[in-house]
Amino acid sequence: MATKETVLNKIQILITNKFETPEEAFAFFDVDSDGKLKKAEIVQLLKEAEISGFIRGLVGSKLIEGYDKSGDELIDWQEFKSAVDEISLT
Ligand SMILES: [Ca+2]
Repeated sequence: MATKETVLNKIQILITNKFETPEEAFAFFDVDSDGKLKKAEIVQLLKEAEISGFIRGLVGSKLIEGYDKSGDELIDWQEFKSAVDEISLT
């Protein structure tokens, strides 16, 4: 089972390797450009971050649970940024 640290570390590697900025990563994965990442978009991000397909759905749910402060079950830019800020502190 991947720990939260492992997952966040892989997301950090993805953002660092493939994107210039977290903003660019967010825009890339916000496929429908509504300014929020829905679960399907987060799962795609996790796929790119090489999170195992067996746990991607669960990890996506956990990330939403942990970072969706507004309770709409979506990750908006502010929520994504707070996750990224947390990653860069670790
Ligand atoms: Ca979206």
